Amino acid sequence: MFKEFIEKIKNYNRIGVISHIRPDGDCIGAQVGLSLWLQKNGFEAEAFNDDDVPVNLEWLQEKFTVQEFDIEKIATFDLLILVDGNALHRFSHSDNWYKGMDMPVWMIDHHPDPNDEFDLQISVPGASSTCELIYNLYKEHNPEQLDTSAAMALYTGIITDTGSLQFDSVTPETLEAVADILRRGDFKPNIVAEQVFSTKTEAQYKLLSLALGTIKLYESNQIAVMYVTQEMLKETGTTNSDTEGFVSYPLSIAGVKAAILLKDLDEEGVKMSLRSRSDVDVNVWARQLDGGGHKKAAGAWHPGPLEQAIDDVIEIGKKQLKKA
Ligand SMILES: [Mn+2]
Repeated sequence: MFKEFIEKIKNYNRIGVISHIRPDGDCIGAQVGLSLWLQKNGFEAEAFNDDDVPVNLEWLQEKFTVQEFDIEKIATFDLLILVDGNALHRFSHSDNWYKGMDMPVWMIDHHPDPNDEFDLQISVPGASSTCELIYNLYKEHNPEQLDTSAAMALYTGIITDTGSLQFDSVTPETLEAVADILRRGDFKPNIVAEQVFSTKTEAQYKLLSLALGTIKLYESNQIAVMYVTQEMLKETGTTNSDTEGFVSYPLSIAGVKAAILLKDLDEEGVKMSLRSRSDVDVNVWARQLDGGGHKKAAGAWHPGPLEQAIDDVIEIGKKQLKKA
């Protein structure tokens, strides 16, 4: 998988590693894991993200610092490696951030349908996570280099991108990777799980209770919809990022094939998280609403208002149900 990568990377020295906007456990874990690999192998590596690292992942910053996205600084690297996204625009809020960058840009990712805009790509759409791919880099090159810091970073990404190893993207290879990561990293998995998952606040639960009250089922209970409004955020003193993981509640209702969480952001329109636990392809669904992602998890956007967004998302969902 990484033969060409390992061979060609020797031509570079200063390498910038970038993870996608609105970062999650997999992109930060992969970024930290890859940056540590580069450092161990004599490269000068620096890591960037155009958003703040989420609070539950801040501890990963102690292993390798993820800096603020600085276009002028990024332009000085010999090579850029983008992790956990397959289109350049996923990596900054500023449009065309890559214009004027004359170094090669590589990517390592597991999302379907990669854009053809990279000088080298490790694209494995079937993989559980980008962190599983970075694990393969260590394995193919020199497994001895997988120390505790790198192992904890990669473990974080694998468990966050697979719903704690519950999704159908989990393969025997994933579990073998996890076993090797735990053995070599010599850490207790609950230490990572507690830092990543047990960081909820009371305000978040107040918001969750309001959101749960909005759950509605459509199409003979096959589609579940839940939403969060600006008023609900105000009432509970929470922000958008506090809705992380909410969509798993409507998705776990018996008989539900797909669930959508809508976030009414006022002037910015309505953001949607779509999840499937069936043959319903929410990537195709989301692509009709200015978004995309994976078959089982995707994001989309609607100009609003909220009621219209719900109507439209259900309308498209009906057709998706028929195809599945
Ligand atoms: Mn991922």
